[in-house]
Amino acid sequence: ANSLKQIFTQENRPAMGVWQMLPGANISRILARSGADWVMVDCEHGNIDDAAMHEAVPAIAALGVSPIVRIPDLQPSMVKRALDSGAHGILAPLIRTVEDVKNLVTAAKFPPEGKRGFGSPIAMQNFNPMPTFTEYLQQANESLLTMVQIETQEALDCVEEIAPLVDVIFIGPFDLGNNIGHPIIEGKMDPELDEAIERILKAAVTAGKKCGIFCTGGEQAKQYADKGFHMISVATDYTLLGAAMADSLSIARGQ
Ligand code: 3PY
Repeated sequence: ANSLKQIFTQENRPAMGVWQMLPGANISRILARSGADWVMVDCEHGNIDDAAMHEAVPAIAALGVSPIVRIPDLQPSMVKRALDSGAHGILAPLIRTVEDVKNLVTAAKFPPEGKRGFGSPIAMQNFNPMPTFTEYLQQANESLLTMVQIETQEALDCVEEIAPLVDVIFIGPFDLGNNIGHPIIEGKMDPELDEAIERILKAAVTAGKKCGIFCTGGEQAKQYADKGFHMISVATDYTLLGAAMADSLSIARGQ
C-alpha cells in the first residue's frame, strides 16, 4: 500500500516528512525510522544520482514509509525512472505552465490516461503486500501520487488551474520568493510571499487537493500544520547532521 496516500485519504492529520539529500541506504533507513511519514529522495538538489535513488527508494519503502522522488527536471524519462524505482510518488520542481503539469501527469500514468511505459520488475517490490505485475499495472494510476512545486511567478499565476490536475501542490518557498522578487533573507519572509503561500493553500483546498510546503525546522513546520497544510517537510538530513554536531560540540565545550 501507499502509506502517504492512506494518510491523505484516511487520517485527518498533516503528513510530516524529511528530505534526503545525501546518498546511502543507511541514511534512508535512519530517516524512515525517525517516525517521519514520508521521505523525499532529492534528485534535484541532493547528491543523489540514479543508482543512489535505486538504493534509497527500497530502503525507505521496506520500513513502511512512503518514498517520494523529487525528479531533477521535467523530462518524462525522469518520471519513468523514479516511478520504476518504486517511488510512491513524484515531485516535479520549477513547473511554469498548465501544459508542464499536463505533460508531467501524462508521463506518470499508464495508458489510457497517460503514456508511461510498462516493464519495470522493480517498482512492485516496494509495496506491501507486493502486488503482482498485473495488479501494479491496474493500481498504479490511482495509487501513485503526482506532486508539482509551485515556485515560479508563472505557476502562481495559474495555480487555480494547476491544482485540480495533481494530488499535491507543493510550495518551494525559497524558489518562489526568488521568482516573485522577494527572496527569503535570513529566514525573513516578505508579506507578498506570505500572500502567495496563502493563495496556493486556498487553491489546493478549493480543488479538494493537498498542499505541501518545505520548512527548515520543527517550529516552522508546526506553524504551517496549524494553518492547515497537509504535507510538510520538517528538515533535511544535511542540516540535521550539522546542527546536531554543532549542538553537541557547544555542550562539550561548555559554551
Ligand atoms: C524551495 O524552497 O525552493 C525548495 O524547493 C526547497 O527545496
